[in-house]
Amino acid sequence: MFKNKINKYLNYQLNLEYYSSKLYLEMSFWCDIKNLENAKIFFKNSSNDELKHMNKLSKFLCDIDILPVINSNILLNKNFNSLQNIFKKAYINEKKITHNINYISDIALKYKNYKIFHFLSWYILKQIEEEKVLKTIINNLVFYNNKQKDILIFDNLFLSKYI
Ligand code: OFO
Repeated sequence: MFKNKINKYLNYQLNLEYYSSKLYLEMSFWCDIKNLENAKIFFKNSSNDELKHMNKLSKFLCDIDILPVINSNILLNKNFNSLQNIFKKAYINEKKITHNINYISDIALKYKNYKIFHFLSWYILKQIEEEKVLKTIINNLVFYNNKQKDILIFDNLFLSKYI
């Protein structure tokens, strides 16, 4: 019972990290086309980070004899229409990841599996950091309207601090 449930949600987490990596890579392409140099780098770095999270998790799964299963048919929501829009989408995505990590942590604690809980604590702290950065960016973006000139200023002056 515990093994089936934990396998399912750890694998789901693995695929959320994989999905995030692809999503942020596509966001960086969108920023590239819009000439938002710092936003492009921000999302490219985020994409690489998510891949690292996925690899860290897959290594752990192998170490505890759970076979990682990657879902290669992941559909992305490519409906990007503004910088505000993609940062909000990234934030919503991170909230979803946090929710799943908390859920798995609950299961691990319920069954007294401290090995898994200890491993997940790294992800719990990482999520705090990432949500904070995205929330700060979104909160500052409200002072800029959607005109290309203003968004370029935001990209140059504000986002450069986060890459
Ligand atoms: Fe890996 O999802 Fe955020 O960090």
